[in-house]
Amino acid sequence: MKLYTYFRSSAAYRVRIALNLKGLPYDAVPIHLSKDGGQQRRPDFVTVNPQMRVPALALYRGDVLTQSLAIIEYLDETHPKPPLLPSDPLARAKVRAIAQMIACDIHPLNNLVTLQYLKRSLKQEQPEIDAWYHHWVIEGFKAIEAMISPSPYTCGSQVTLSDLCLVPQVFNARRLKVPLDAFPKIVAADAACLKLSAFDKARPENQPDAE
Ligand SMILES: N[C@@H](CCC(=O)N[C@@H](CS)C(=O)NCC(=O)O)C(=O)O
Repeated sequence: MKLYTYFRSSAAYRVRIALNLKGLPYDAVPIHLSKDGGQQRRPDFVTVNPQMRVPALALYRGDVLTQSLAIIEYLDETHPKPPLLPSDPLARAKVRAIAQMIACDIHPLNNLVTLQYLKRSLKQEQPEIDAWYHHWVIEGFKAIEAMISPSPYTCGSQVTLSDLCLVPQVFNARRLKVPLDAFPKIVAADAACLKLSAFDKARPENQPDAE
């Protein structure tokens, strides 16, 4: 399999963790999101993913999957061990809720393309853009903090999809200097996950394209 990835992309980071947890080897194809005006806009990548985003996962037979949550659920269904979603429907809905709070509600508001639109099209200055970023992470994290009881992972004693979304979002928050003191449960779940080699190997700084 080939994973189109960028070391700092939190959506690609989620998929890297899933591939590592499942023990699935892959070739990383780095797509630099800012170099050359953004390599995601190169015609050869647009044919891979018309949405011009990473991650994209090219499967053995040539099919290409996009959207990190869809990719992770595909990997979970085709390689069920270890499971990334609980078998109980109620527990599964709770895991998906945390994952979607991050992937659907927080991340799109602080994605590179969104921040670039604020800067280039809406002519916002960097302090306003930083305030926007902090605001949406803090709002999202407040709700997640209230909803989780790490033991030690976000939704219990097994790593689940919600952890795969949380750890990259915490990495992003730290990189953009969002204070995390008000979120001890989030910080604890992140620390528990990062002790696992599958998470450690997926860290941005451990990628071949890390800068
Ligand atoms: N919802 C998508 C988000 C994918 C996404 O937006 N990826 C970002 C990097 S984290 C990207 O490629 N951005 C391209 C850009 O900003 O131009 C997913 O979960 O895969």
